[in-house]
Amino acid sequence: MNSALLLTLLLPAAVISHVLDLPSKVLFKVGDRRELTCSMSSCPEKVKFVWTSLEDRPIFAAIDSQDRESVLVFDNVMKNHENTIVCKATCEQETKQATTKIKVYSFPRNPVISGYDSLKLGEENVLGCEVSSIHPSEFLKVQWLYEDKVLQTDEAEPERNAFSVHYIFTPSSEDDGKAITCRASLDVYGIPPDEMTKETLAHMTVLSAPHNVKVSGVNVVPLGSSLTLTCEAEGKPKPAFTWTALIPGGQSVEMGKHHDLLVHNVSLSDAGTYQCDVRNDFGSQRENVSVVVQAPPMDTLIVASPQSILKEGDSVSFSCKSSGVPVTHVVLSRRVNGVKTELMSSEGAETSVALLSVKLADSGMFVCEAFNEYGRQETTLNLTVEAHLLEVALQPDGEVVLERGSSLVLSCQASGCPQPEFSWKNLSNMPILRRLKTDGFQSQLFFDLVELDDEGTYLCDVTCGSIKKSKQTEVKVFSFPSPVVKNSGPSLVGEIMKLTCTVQEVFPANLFQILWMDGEREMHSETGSFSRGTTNLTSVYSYHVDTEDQDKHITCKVLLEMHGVPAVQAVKTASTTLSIHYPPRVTRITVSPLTELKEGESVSISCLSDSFPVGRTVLSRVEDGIQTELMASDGLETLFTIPSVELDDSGIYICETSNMYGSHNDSVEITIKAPPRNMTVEIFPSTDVQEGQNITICCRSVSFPPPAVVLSKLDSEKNVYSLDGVFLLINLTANDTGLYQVNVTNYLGYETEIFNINVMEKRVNPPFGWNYFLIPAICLGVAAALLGVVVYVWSARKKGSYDLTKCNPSTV
Ligand SMILES: *[C@@H]1O[C@H](CO)[C@@H](O)[C@H](O)[C@H]1NC(C)=O
Ligand SMILES: *[C@@H]1O[C@H](CO)[C@@H](O)[C@H](O)[C@H]1NC(C)=O
Ligand SMILES: *[C@@H]1O[C@H](CO)[C@@H](O)[C@H](O)[C@H]1NC(C)=O
Ligand SMILES: *[C@@H]1O[C@H](CO)[C@@H](O)[C@H](O)[C@H]1NC(C)=O
Ligand SMILES: *[C@@H]1O[C@H](CO)[C@@H](O)[C@H](O)[C@H]1NC(C)=O
Ligand SMILES: *[C@@H]1O[C@H](CO)[C@@H](O)[C@H](O)[C@H]1NC(C)=O
Ligand SMILES: *[C@@H]1O[C@H](CO)[C@@H](O)[C@H](O)[C@H]1NC(C)=O
Ligand SMILES: *[C@@H]1O[C@H](CO)[C@@H](O)[C@H](O)[C@H]1NC(C)=O
Ligand SMILES: *[C@@H]1O[C@H](CO)[C@@H](O)[C@H](O)[C@H]1NC(C)=O
Ligand SMILES: CC(=O)N[C@H]1CO[C@H](CO)[C@@H](O)[C@@H]1O
Ligand SMILES: CC(=O)N[C@H]1CO[C@H](CO)[C@@H](O)[C@@H]1O
Repeated sequence: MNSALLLTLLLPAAVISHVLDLPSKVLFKVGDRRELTCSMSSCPEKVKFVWTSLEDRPIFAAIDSQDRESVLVFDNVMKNHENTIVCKATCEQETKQATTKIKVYSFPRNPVISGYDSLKLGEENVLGCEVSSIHPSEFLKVQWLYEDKVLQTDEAEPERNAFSVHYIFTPSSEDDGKAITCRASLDVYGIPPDEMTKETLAHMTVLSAPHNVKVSGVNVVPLGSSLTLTCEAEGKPKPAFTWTALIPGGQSVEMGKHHDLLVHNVSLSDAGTYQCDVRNDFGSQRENVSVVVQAPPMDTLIVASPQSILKEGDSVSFSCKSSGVPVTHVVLSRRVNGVKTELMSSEGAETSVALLSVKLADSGMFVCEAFNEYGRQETTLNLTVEAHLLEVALQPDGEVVLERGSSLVLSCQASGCPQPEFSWKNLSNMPILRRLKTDGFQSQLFFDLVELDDEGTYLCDVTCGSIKKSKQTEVKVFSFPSPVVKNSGPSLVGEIMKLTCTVQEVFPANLFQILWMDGEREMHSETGSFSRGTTNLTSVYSYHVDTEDQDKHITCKVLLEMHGVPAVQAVKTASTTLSIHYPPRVTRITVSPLTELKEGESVSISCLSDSFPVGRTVLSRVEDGIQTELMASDGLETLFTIPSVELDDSGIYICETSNMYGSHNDSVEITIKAPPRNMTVEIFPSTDVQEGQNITICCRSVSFPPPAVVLSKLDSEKNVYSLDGVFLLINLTANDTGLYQVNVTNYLGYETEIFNINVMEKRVNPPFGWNYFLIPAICLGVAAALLGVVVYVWSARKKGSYDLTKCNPSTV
């Protein structure tokens, strides 16, 4: 209203005609209540007012017309009130019009800044500034200012109700708390200057992880004083502090939650690394500080490895070490009667020294001293070197008795000493020169074949450091080969036999005894006599031989009565068997199964004899005064077997046994029997004869006893017997023609043969009849004539066959 009024006043006054008052331009602020007055004060009457809009839009205002003025009332200015309005006034038919241009602006609020209160340090952050409800926006300019310095200017585009601008900002830690301003200017003509610019100031908050962590304070403190450490750090939000003591090995102990760390009465255990941990929501940082507690050396230690109590010859190493407090140097020394001898020293906290093969004299006190600028500390250790508990064992122990030629090993064993030294001596303390084998804790002395010279005392000396021990064994040797008994040879009953028992090379001879034993009975004894070396022991015993002494065992028992000789080795025996000689006696011949046998059977002839020495036995057969040797043997028994006897095995069998002292015989007769066999029948001169002629029939067969021969004519019942098998048929007739049978028989059997005789008739002389022929007397007579011959043949050759010539008809 004021501005309207002012504008009205500025208008030039009309002179004659009525003047219509209306500001040509007005500027309204959105939301205000404004009035626009159109007046024609000069008009005497009631003026008629008409309001119209030049723009295609309604006026959106209430009209309040009075007599000489009309008021447009804009109750609540809005953007759509922007218009060009015409006010027409009619007064006394005169119409006048005026035009006014209504402009509207809106700029009600200060800009709003966003994103300022959580800026991230060192990162690109977006700050926002929003201006709202602005009109007309094309006149809006937005600026960012940082401490009066313009950073960025933005101009808005038209037709925008709100405008927001962004500013990209990378803050540093100094920017924290600083002001940033967003200034908006609406440069509309006619706007009151105090409404033209609006600005907002914001204090930036820059957030950061802890950084610039610093620990201050004195970190080298004397024992018992106080330790103060301060931890400082930057960071937003304000970081929290934690103090931690780092214990070697990974553990940690929390010491406090303030940025100051205070430790009273510092002890050695307080030395070490402390850590200040600083953290907020954005991260954490840590800082270590090493705290040194100044103190004279402490925890100085001397250690003997493996131990401080040792045996002679052991090795030991000493280590001298001071821990807990820094030391400048350590000294390891040996103290004897208060006098120190330095062994080893070192610039540092540790030194060591090794003693190889300690002696008894190395026993004593060892000192470890540690030094630093605050003082020294010493620790002592007593080294004890002990002698070894040497024990010596010798096997066999004390005394050993063994046979010459056997082997012996003297084994010397040392215990309780790691490296014993062995030596072998005799009683004169002279070294033994023999095969030795020494192996760690054992030394062996070898006697491969013990001789008499090896007798003596052997000492095994063992040295172990300062200790020396010895053991001894006395070796005694005996020689006791097996005895040998000899006798003077076989004796005839009643003679004296000389028995000799010899044990060669015995030792020691005086401890030997020879006993002559007949079974359990002691017959004679003898003892050896002393000799330096080996002796041949001999004992001769004369024995009167009697018959019952044959095969008697006489024993030579040799005893060694030496202490230490094993019982089984102390007695040896040898025996001899007495042999009594005699000529053969009780020679017996036996025949099995019988002395009378059938041909083909088997027979055993055995000769038994008794003689000494055993003689030779001869078995022979005597036949016709001729002796045939069948078998000879040197045993007590002679056996002769004929598996299948024949007729000519008959005869007298004699067994004769003979040795150097004589001979003896026995005999038996053996007879072989056989049934007739191999019969032959011979007919002289022929089986075909003339009447009146004679026929001689010779029958031969093999058999024993001699057979009876029977001739029979088969068609008659007459039989003729013959002992010699010869039949003489005389003055034959035709009636004698026919079949004849010869039957040769002994009690073991018979054999027959049949033959034909043909007698041819003479016309003149009628033939003789069979009855003439069968004259046994004649036949016997003839047979008797022949008998001598036959008997002779039989007695000479028991086979029972006849010489063919005997039956020759010319001789008959
Ligand atoms: C300091 O500590 C030591 C050992 O922890 C203790 O013996 C001594 O009494 C303490 N001194 C004080 C003043 O507390
Ligand atoms: C601090 O000391 C601890 C333990 O010795 C180690 O692990 C760590 O890395 C150290 N930290 C710093 C920052 O030196
Ligand atoms: C070492 O031996 C001595 C005497 O020989 C003795 O006085 C001292 O106490 C011993 N020391 C140790 C640590 O045993
Ligand atoms: C010891 O041995 C030496 C040499 O071998 C010898 O001469 C001495 O007789 C021996 N002593 C004894 C007691 O056997
Ligand atoms: C003992 O007999 C053997 C054999 O006959 C002989 O070689 C040796 O010399 C004899 N020994 C003695 C000591 O007579
Ligand atoms: C058999 O011994 C006696 C005396 O006993 C003797 O006469 C005969 O000749 C001996 N016979 C033979 C075949 O030696
Ligand atoms: C007896 O006859 C048999 C055959 O029958 C023959 O082997 C044997 O030699 C004959 N003996 C004599 C002594 O003729
Ligand atoms: C032969 O003679 C024997 C004894 O007299 C008799 O047993 C046997 O039967 C005779 N043989 C024949 C074939 O006649
Ligand atoms: C043989 O027989 C004839 C007639 O039968 C007779 O005359 C003669 O004397 C006989 N001869 C003898 C030796 O018997
Ligand atoms: C022909 C022939 O020699 N006859 C004789 C047969 O045997 C008898 C008796 O020995 C004789 O006297 C015959 O002379
Ligand atoms: C010579 C002789 O003795 N002849 C006799 C043969 O046999 C017949 C009959 O048996 C007799 O009659 C003959 O006399």
